[in-house]
Amino acid sequence: MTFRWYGADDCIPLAYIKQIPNMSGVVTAVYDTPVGEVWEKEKIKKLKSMCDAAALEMEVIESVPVHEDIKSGKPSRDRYIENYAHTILNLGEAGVKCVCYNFMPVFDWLRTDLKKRAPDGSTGLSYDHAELLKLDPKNLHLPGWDESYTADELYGLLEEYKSVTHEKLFDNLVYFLKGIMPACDKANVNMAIHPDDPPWDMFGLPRIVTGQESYEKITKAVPNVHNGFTFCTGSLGASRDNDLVSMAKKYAKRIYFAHIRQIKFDNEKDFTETGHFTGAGDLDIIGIVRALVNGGFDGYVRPDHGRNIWGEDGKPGYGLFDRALGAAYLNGLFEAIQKE
Ligand code: DNO
Repeated sequence: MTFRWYGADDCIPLAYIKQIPNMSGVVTAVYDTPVGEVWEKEKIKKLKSMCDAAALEMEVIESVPVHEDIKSGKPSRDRYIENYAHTILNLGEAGVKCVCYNFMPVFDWLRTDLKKRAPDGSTGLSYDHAELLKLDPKNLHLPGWDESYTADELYGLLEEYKSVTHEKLFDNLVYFLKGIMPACDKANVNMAIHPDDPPWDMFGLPRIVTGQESYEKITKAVPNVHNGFTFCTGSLGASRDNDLVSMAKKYAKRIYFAHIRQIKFDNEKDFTETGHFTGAGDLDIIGIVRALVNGGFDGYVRPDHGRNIWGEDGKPGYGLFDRALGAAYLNGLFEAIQKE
């Protein structure tokens, strides 16, 4: 059981995280190295020593961001892939076992409201497709993204991606994975690709990690055991086409990292994030955990986005209280199902 922690600038102290029952480690990252450059050993060491001092493991990194030139397949990608491999070696040396990353062009996760108020007074993230279409992609930034581009850069990127089809993007992912697998073999680090959130194309940009079919394609193209998944229930679950219980069962052993959270559909496509409890939303959280356990899942778990509750005004999705409740709930599910 792990907890996402945004490094020294996170207002949640490691000591609080440690107090959550059964919490074995944090999921974190080096945040002050530009995307595409090598994470220096010294910086990784410093981060790890903070975790060590709090008696928390640092075995999962989320994320090592992938440079846009790799995603769009520019000639400069080889240099960035080499850097990425170098970072993997440095991380492996520091005891990291799993690297979470995504392959979404330009934008990471998208929501239209970061503080939607529920009748009980809590606030959570929500997605409204009609509202999203009104947003200007050239002027968009959400908290927690690894990249933040200026309007000009965004414009340039959106232009560049006009020629990148789904097939091209997929080939570029395969090229990237093949390029870094030798480093993963050497360092014994598992790559865990995060699904696109939400799992459909955005602003004309292709998205390719959207469900079961993508999982099949990705494992088939790069069967190396170090090529695996971050199973994010809230991201995959936003598409009604995805049967999460069956995916969890089928890929349990390839899922190296599970992000578990609940969503409630507001209509066919729009959704609001709720507390983790199965009954609080539309995803079969207990069924998913059961499928993971019975399928032989042996990876890291973290409670994903929480609401802001009890007067907390935390980073949207990443406050302390509701994620701690989520961890406690997930602990209960795992413990009960493992003992069954
Ligand atoms: C959002 C997160 C994502 C995730 C990246 C992984 O809360 O799940 O930002 O960290 O997509 O690279």
